Amino acid sequence: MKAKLSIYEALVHFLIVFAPAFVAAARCDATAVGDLSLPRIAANTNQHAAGLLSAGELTVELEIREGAFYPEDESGPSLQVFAFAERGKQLQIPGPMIRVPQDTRIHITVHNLIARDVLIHGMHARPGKNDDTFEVAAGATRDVTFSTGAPGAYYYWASAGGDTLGGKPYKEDSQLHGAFIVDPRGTVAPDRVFVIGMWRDRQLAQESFDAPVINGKSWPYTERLEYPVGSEVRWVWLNPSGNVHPMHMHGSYFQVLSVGDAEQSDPVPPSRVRDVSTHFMAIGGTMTTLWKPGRTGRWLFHCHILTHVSPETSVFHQESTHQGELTDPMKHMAGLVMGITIVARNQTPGEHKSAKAERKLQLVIAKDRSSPKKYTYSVLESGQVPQVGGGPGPTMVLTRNQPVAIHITNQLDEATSVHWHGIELESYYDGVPGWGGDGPRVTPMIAPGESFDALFTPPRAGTFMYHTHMNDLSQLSAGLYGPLIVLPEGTTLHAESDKVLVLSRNGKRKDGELLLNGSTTPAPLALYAGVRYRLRFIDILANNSIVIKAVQDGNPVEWIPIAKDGIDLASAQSIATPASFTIAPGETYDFTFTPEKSGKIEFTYDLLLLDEHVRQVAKVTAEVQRVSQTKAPSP
Ligand SMILES: [Cu+2]
Repeated sequence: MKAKLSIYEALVHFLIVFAPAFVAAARCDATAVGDLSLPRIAANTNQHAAGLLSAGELTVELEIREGAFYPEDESGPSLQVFAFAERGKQLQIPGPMIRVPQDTRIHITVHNLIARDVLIHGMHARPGKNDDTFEVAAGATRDVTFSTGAPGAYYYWASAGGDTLGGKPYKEDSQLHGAFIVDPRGTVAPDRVFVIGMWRDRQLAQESFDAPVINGKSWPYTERLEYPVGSEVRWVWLNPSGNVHPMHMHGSYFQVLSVGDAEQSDPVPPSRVRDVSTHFMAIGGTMTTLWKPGRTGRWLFHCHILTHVSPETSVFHQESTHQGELTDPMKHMAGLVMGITIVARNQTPGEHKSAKAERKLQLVIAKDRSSPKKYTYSVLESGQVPQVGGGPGPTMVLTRNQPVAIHITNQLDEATSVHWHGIELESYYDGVPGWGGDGPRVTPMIAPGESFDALFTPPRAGTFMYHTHMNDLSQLSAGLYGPLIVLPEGTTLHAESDKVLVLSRNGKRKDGELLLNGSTTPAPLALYAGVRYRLRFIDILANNSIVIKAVQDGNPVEWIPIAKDGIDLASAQSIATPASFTIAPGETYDFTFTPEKSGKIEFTYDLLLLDEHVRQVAKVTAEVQRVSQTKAPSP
């Protein structure tokens, strides 16, 4: 660990150019590798289209130069990278946005002013091909002319020979990308464009320290957005990075209207549009979203991969981040986080109509007696005694439309908070300390020894989760997460036919195992042929997505998807499908599954991109009597 730190420190000295205001000693170190007169790169909010549009033709002149990238404060630390600029103007991250109406003829000139050859992707008609590229040699100028092709959300990008991950540069040439938006004919609804960038210091995700940015900035320096309640909020998200990003909305659902990548943009057919609270963006992926915020308050939209939102894995803060800094409510997160304020249309703060709680629960947060580095949740009705053990928190079962008051007590030595992931509730109770709330009322941290009452009324039945939303990388991986099931009124959870399957990791990054319901070797399931089961999958791993399959006699079984992120799918989307899908951190998926025949079904849980696996065997018994006796769960 010591050796790693010193190597790391050396690397930081090598790569980070401190702002001129820093002390002379730091300047000396920095000047050893970089030129302090490097031009400052501006964060680009993608609100202005580059170039000159005239008579159906866009002319853009771009330059590639080297500069200093400031993902945090403008007087904070910087990284030496290559970036795009419009000719003669300030460098920008992301690069200048090319945005034109469909059928525009585009003429782009690229001046390469760095000492490396650059390979340009995506400057051509859409749909296009990833290998349709052109090179601009060091010092050279090239130009291309093309028509837009199909409308959609795309991006252009370039590499300058730096190291790559998932085919995308991740270091000095990681920020060579920009939005390329082709608007359809006719009236275009106003939208905003966000580009996710990822600078990292090494390839291996489990070891890397990163600078994840949205439009060139990392939380809390990302742009603050504000919309009136009931707005139709349209966003374009572009991910030119070599990482996946499951993007999670707090407190409400959004829709994904199109998906694609740099080269294509595919509208989702209306019959297949779903409401989601988390959407998995693949490496290089894009999405356009529609969100109709129904509640005032301050909300977050963020990546659910903890190394993309944690100060400890930020290249500027690292693992050595002091506890003191982590209790700053605006600094317990970093990276890919957007803060959105939803305001009342009449400018008065939203009303707090907290219904009288019909049900009272206690949530006790404590150190695990068997391992003080592990934390644990206990959920108690009145009069119960906490059981303190490892693994996921107990399944919290609530009832739809029943107001609940959850009295949270923090017995840890550090502050914490609890987020009710997927639940539509008031922002103040959403569990984001220092940010959540409405008007002057701000969600507090729950300090050691203190408590907080979370009040809400879950409006829909489904599969959700609860977890810490403070110092996530250490607290969540220490065990502060659990399944949250909301049932229809008048029903109870039948454990024999309703299976809650929680995927998590017993550690922060590479220091723990993949767990299913808290175990690396989960006990076999006993199922009965002909019985309808409800399977509720929850991914709350710190960082990883998982491919889930269920196979019998060499073939995937069929099941019926019925819900995603706790909201029921439209009946047209609930159709039998082979049992194979990818689940990302922050997502929940529900299926109904009726084993057809006796035998062995193998459930496999394989980590995406990494060689880690959990298996669970289900023994299916044909038991006719049992079938008639078992009450099937309602979907
Ligand atoms: Cu991410």
